[in-house]
Amino acid sequence: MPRPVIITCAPTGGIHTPSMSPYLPLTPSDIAQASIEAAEAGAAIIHLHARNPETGQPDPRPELFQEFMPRIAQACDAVLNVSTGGGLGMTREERLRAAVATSPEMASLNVGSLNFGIFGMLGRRTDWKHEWEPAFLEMTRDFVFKNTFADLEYVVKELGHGHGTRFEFECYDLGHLYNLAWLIDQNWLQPPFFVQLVFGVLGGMGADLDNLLHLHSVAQRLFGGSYEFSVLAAGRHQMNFATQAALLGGNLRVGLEDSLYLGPGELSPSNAHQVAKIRGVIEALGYQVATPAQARERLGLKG
Ligand code: KMH
Ligand code: ZN
Repeated sequence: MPRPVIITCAPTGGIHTPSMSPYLPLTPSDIAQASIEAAEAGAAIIHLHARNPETGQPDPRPELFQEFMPRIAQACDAVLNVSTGGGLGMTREERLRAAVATSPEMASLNVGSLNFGIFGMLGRRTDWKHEWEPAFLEMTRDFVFKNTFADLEYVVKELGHGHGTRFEFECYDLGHLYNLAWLIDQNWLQPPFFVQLVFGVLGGMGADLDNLLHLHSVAQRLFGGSYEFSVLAAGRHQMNFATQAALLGGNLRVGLEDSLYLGPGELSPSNAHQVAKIRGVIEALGYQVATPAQARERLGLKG
């Protein structure tokens, strides 16, 4: 019997801009509402960023997280996962501020550096075309998403050791799995490890099925029975890669952080629409969706 599928929803992120979709949650109130609806639709984990309520820009201020996190926690029991990826150009300290202030059960940890270009959405298909802001395109042309070994150690020690927070290890490339194995070899991390395989970000792995199959087998070799994997694919690859993850016995992530769309040419009216869609696919395939309690137990969260 396959394990129930853990759905993570990432409601807003720090990459898409308000000009790209009217449905992107921006204010603490929007983010709380979107998260609660996503949890009601079946998401067990909510991956959180904050935005400046006036401008919609990614914003590291802990007080914004402290506004929406208690509201979500009061309305549902989803696991709250605070991003340490932040937004383009934030310092290491800024990226950690919210997680240090809120001491969450889970936080993201990006396990290596990469060029972080526009998402895979600007691929060859025109029916999924995105209107990226020229200033953003220009900025990403010369941007490195920096996650050095010193950065990784800093996050693991501050949050993992300091707060008992466990991680969504975001891996954008094959080498990032080996970086995670290195962190484990330092005795800085305890199992189980929640490995989020990220596809379709320009600068990282393309969303091709053979990449997923290879990473899956490498992760199996490196982490054996001590890990669970999840898959997110940016843009138009989101739903098909999420489905592939479930077919391989893994977990998945959806949400407007990763794709603004529900289907070709159709903006998703909410995060919950994406969760409901993938939940329908999973259940049609005969799988079950994990509850937050099941996710907590399987991922060894502090609760
Ligand atoms: N936007 C995702 C591709 C983070 O928040 O730590 C990567 C992400 C990074 O989720
Ligand atoms: Zn994120």
